Amino acid sequence: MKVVCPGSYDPVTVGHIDVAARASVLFDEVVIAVVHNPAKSGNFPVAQRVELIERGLAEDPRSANADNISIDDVPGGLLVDYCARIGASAVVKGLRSGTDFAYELPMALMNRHLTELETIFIPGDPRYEHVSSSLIREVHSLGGDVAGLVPTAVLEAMDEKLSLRRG
Ligand code: COD
Repeated sequence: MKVVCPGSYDPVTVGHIDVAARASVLFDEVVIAVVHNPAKSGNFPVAQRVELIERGLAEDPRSANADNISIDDVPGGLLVDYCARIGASAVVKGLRSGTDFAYELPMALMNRHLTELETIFIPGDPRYEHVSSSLIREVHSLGGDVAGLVPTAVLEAMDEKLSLRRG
């Protein structure tokens, strides 16, 4: 069975990598889909987000040794249409908390309403329950230490971005 792990991945965190690595044990093919709006630039450009995911997967022995994980860039449109196009049977999402569930459930029901696409939830690792891309960006930009919560490749990219901004 082919599944899609969709997200913004701006940037990828160890929470995202954990969900993809665990999904790769359960399913035949896992596609990490970097969904983005071509009209908005986001924090990291999409090509860099894809590269950081690649490097992040290589840093975790579980995903580094999995040959069934791929990454794709999805410029807009409905997720259900993308899944139909690539022949994916379900979406896999990580759930950190009840708040995530409240946000994700309507999307899961809408996707099922649209094309009967199912969503499978994987409980997030409690060690990364507080980890989100937006919080990582905020804490890092204010000088906080986020080592261990993102792949080292992401930490390096964020450090570089910050030093360029500071001049
Ligand atoms: N532990 C476990 N899971 C985590 C963690 C963590 N620490 N951090 C994030 N996750 C999970 C999130 O719960 C989410 O499921 C996934 O990882 C991706 O997270 P983000 O933050 O990178 O991505 P989002 O939430 O911004 O992505 C939203 C989508 C792009 C998936 C969504 O907007 C979408 O499907 N858009 C396509 C357009 C569409 O079809 N819209 C209609 C939807 S019904």
